[in-house]
Amino acid sequence: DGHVHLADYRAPAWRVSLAELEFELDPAATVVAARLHLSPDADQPGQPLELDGEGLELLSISVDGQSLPAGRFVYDGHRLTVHGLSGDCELATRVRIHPENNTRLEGLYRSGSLLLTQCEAQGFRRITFMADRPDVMPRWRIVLRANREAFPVLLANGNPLASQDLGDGRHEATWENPHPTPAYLFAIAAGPLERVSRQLRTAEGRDVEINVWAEPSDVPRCQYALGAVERALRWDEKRFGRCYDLDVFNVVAAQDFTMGAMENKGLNIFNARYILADEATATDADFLAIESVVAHEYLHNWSGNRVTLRDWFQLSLKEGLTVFRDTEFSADLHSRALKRIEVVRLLRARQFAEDAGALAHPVRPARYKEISNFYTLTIYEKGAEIIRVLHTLVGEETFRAGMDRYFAENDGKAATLEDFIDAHAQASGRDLSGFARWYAQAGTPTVSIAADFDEASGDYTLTIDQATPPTPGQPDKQPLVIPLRYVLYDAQGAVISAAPEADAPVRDGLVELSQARHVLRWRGLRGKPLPAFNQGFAAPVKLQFDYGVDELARLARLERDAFNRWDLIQQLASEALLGDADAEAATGALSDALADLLADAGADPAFVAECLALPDFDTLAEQVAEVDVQGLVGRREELLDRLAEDQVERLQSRYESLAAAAREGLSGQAMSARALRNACLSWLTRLDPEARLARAQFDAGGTMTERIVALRCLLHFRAPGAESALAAFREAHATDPLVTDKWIGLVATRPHPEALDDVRGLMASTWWKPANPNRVRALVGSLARSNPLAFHRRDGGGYQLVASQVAALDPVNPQVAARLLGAFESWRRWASPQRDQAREALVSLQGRLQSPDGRDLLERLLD
Ligand code: DPP
Ligand code: ZN
Repeated sequence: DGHVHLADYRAPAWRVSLAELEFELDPAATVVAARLHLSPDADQPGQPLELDGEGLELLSISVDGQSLPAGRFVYDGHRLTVHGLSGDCELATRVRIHPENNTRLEGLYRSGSLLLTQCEAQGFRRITFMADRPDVMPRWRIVLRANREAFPVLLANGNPLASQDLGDGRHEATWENPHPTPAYLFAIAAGPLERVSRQLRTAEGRDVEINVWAEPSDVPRCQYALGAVERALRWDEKRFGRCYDLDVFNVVAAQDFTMGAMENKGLNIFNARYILADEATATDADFLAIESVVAHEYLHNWSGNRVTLRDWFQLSLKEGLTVFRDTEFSADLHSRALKRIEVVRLLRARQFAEDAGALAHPVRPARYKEISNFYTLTIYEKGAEIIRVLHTLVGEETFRAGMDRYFAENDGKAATLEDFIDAHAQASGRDLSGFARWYAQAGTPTVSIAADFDEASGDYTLTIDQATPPTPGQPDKQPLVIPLRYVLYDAQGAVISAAPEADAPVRDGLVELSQARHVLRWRGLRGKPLPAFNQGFAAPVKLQFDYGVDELARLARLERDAFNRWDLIQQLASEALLGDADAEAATGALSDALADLLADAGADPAFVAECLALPDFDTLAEQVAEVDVQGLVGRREELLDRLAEDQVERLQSRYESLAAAAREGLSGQAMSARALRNACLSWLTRLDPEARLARAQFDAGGTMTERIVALRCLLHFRAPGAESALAAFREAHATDPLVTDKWIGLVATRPHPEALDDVRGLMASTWWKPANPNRVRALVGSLARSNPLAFHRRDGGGYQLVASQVAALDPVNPQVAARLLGAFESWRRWASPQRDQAREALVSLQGRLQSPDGRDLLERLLD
């Protein structure tokens, strides 16, 4: 049926112990000579050798030095089959490829003056023949030859071995990667790169050179990323006991890159947006994102590279685990509560929708058609939440013991989720078979809690039900193991410490749910308590408890857990926006809570800013059965206007009082001050049609963090002078593609249906670069994902524009095109006329998409 099935896994019939590659690099035509040292699997003798190779021009093929006669092999453009091999042998091939024509940016491609690779998941087969599967892990020796002037720097995986001038204008560099490494982690980079560099010694005593490379004019903006590499390296030594294992760690920034970044062994290649930064061109959020992506890729060196995947069904084994590790890194270095808020916002706005929509899939899918379509929020973010569930169940110390065991038992191997779970089961002495269900079942579980208080006896009962909704292909769900935290407050606001009687394990304010229903009972309480749940969002569930508005407001003051205080304010906002009878009461309570926060000089300003940021459109849409787009956006805008009016004096005073702190560079305090000032500015601009404050902040120069938010205020509230500010900004950064993406994103997200016309206008301009993934995301991605009024425009024009771009980009870069289609994942829940228009736009794509990526998504969307 066109699917690859997990159940069909078979070990490779041939192993590759060593891969020796020689590249004659040239953008127009590169010749790759490969020598693969092969051994048959003892359990599967006599099998033909099958290698992947996508669209390669085969120049020669030989075995053990003997050219192969035509009858011994078949190459059909996708797969090379060689017959009659037995025992250990060496297969040598030469192929020609064309980097310059490679717009998919998979395999070897050109970006500006650089030649680069991207091999995950299945790009290596576009470079040369290989068993392109993660459980084939040769050691590597790589020789690069190229014109010295055009390609002065030649990088590959592993350690540099030798380099020499070839006398004819060319030079050569030899690299060696001594660690068993699958082909998806292969990389080379060549071109006029320059670097920033740092020497350090690992905790094991190895001297390592860290380099961050970029095109010469970008090198000054690599310093921050270099520091981030060192911080990540030190953190992994300390928190997980993992040291770096090569003599060099190279990072390269590229302007044309489909993904965010790639953890190739010893040679990470990055989308430039996750490397390049200074205060004039990058926002505080950019700096934090750079640090966390740099850490993510570095941390893969153990969770992904040293221990890799048996097959692509295990993708979350490296991605979920590494997201967990990078979020812990950020939480340890900065504010744990703010990091948790950031992660949960993303989860609720996007992953919950994915898990409830047409593209829902388990964290470990049982089948796929196109693996590129599974680099999803579910694999990454929900995968990380599941690791967090495990961490909460066993505690930090036992978790660390389980990780040590996992790394020790699987080092140099291609592992499965079973191997991971098994290591933790051994270390904790727990049966984790119930926990493992998290990987198999799609859908966000709901935990509904009902309370009953008996005035006479003082008995308080919580009845806790869990349910996971049906998802495509999975009508029935089993209960999951959910660690639910809870706190009871008494009438004075003190925590009730008595443990309940329970039909589930309970300890320290945490109950382990594993059945469809559990009951907790406290005996003889003096009065009706007020409960709070899921502190720190320890379980990725939708929690339902029927709070009154007064109770939410009271809890928002009482809760010790900062994440939950924020969450309760979010709940008040949801109630104000979606509640029926109590919407007005919720609005009043929300306004009071925000007033207190704004007046609290002791509160972290960045935390206050998070509380001012009400649930976004996607998060709200996730909470209603049928999405009335214009109604929802309209109500949200009204609420914001009303709240801004209530708070105007406090907003002004915080804006002014934080001005000095906001000038203190990249310190946490300065970032925090800028966050709240920007939140205040956005609210204040609602009340001032002249947008004087925004204009002043824009004109004052300052950091990109300040300028970009001021510009957004001017553009999004259509202030006088917005166009001239935009023109000034555009000209000032005309040669910087990353900053250009920023203003393009602002134009594409102007909250008005007419933004669609601006997007069309930009597509007809020289700013439109459809071959550059960042530019496509800035213009079309922002429209589809972050501009509900324009994307869901009543005339269906938004859907048509996105669909036509999907069709146009499908042959250029199928992964980028398919990503845009994801914006339709919830279309069945959109109210008419949008639902019908969306269906029409999707149906219009049938038969027009050639890539497996696009066809697979379209089929699932319309299924
Ligand atoms: N493996 C890459 C990552 O770090 C894929 N983009 O997530
Ligand atoms: Zn990753």
